[in-house]
Amino acid sequence: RPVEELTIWDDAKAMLRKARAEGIQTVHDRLDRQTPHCKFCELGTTCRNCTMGPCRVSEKNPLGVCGADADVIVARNFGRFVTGGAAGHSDHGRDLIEVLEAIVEGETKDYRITDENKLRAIAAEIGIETDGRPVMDVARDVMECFFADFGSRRKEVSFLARVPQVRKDKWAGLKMTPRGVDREIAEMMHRTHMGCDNDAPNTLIHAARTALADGWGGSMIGTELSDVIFGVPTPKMSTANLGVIKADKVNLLVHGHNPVVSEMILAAAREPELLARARELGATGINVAGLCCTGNELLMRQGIPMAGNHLMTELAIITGAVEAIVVDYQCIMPSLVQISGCYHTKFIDTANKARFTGAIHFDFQPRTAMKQAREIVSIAVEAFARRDPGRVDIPGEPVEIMTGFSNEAVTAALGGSLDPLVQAIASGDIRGAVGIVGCNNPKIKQDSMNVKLAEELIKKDILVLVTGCVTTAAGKAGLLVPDAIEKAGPGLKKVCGALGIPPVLHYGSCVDNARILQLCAALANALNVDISDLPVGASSPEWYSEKAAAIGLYAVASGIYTHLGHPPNILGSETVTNLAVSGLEDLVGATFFIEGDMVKAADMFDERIKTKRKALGL
Ligand code: BF8
Ligand code: SF4
Repeated sequence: RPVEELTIWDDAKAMLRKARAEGIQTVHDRLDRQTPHCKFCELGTTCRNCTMGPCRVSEKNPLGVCGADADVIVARNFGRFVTGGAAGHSDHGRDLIEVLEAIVEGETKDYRITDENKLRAIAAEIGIETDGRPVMDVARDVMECFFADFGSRRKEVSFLARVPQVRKDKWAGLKMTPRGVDREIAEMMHRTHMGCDNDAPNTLIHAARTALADGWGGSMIGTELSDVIFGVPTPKMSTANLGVIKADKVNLLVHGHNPVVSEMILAAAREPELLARARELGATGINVAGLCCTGNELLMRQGIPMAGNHLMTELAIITGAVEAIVVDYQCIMPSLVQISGCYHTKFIDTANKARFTGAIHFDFQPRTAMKQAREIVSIAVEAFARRDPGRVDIPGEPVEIMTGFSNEAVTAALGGSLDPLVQAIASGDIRGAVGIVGCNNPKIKQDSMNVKLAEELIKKDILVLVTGCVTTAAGKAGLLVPDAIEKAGPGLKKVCGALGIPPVLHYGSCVDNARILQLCAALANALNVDISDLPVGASSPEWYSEKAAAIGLYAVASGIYTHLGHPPNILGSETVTNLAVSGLEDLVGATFFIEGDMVKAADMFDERIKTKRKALGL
């Protein structure tokens, strides 16, 4: 396919052309070679859960060897798919608890409790005594409580304290209350073993419970403890696109998800000895830039520049100016190792649970974090000497973006409470809000849908919150700066203009979708209604990952109407598909809707918001 069809961005097109000229294969080339995909797999009607199979079911052959039909097989596959995503987010969350443990036990001085107020606020919310107690005692109890949230002894995960009671009652009635993160994940693996849960709707209810354990459990713990350890994000300016890579500097890209590694890398990159060495080798400094979600984490808290989102990760290396790419886990294409090998770029992995053959490996630990980070940065600095200037081509000028919108920051900007936001929604200046989240997918022209949907919504006075890979998309499109109010409807323009904020707010990484959940719950509580009564929605136009499916499902199960740009692999079962796009409405007060046309999708949100506003008497 011509590069014009692959992406809307000039920086990407330039690097795709360079890749072709240099004979480097990218994700797009590999997709072409994999197309057409297996129809059974696309429909979700294949099963590999035992060795009586694998089985493929169809009209001609409707049952697997064990007798499972398309409904059962599709539900099981989707259940496991969502569970993969919930496991990813939640295991990330657990890593933060382990860092908190290392702090509490005095095993590390490299990490510390940066925001004691937030720690105490969280502790109070989850029922831990805070008055007059030393911070480390409170921290220890919070740590124990969150570890227990992963286990089997709880009736519900702690952060359900934030959920409106009506919603919790709904979950209880459906047996959808998330009890323990690991428990729901393990139970899904159990249910989908041959001969267990052979009732598709029942399997899907548990899929929703597992997703809720992610959103209100693993992810929320991840976000909240990241704030405690690294600080609550506050509004700040930064820049985005491949132009943030600097020809005269040592460029070190952080990629993956967890700030535990990338925060230390950034700190080490600011140390005078390493800077001095970089200068000795002819560089003017060390430039740490972000990719994907760990980039989002550092962008939110430290304002580092963003080199790109998912489909920019290969292309960033192709600039020829990247000394090292340091990864932790999730969404890291293994092809990055090969592409790094085409240049002087060092590919460094840092997690024992996410190793890449051919990478330089560090088993990154809280105890030794700073020492290891220094070694990693030093590898990047030394690689500068081996850069081939003849192969360097950095396209484009960086675009300005505003970031750092945590709920705390938004509340502070509103003068200390959410009341002004509630009033703006009541008056109709802000008609509603939609979170646009998730990924790129090489099957979709990169960021075409992410950007278009955001533009269409703000025109309709619908506030947009972005996380994950939609962040860089919105940023590159000029939507993350206060001036973007010129593209918004009159009401949104008035409110955002008065506050000096963009009509599209960057709310963090994918794990930080927990911030959006928390905001919805707070708004519902303020109005004394259920989350499903709010004029809000969620969307993942270009999603690809198991994690995005988990996010979508916890949004729907929390009562948020959720758009997907393309369907998951469930269309082989009418029962499962109907449940997803209509049946869930009766159960949880929200459904998915699938729409590939962003003008139509924005209209669907508009209709939904109208209905919800009317029901609220607005
Ligand atoms: O967790 S948006 S491509 S990087 S899955 Fe991955 Fe999707 Fe990006 Fe972050 Ni989220
Ligand atoms: Fe086939 Fe049933 Fe085994 Fe799946 S569990 S592979 S449908 S026999």
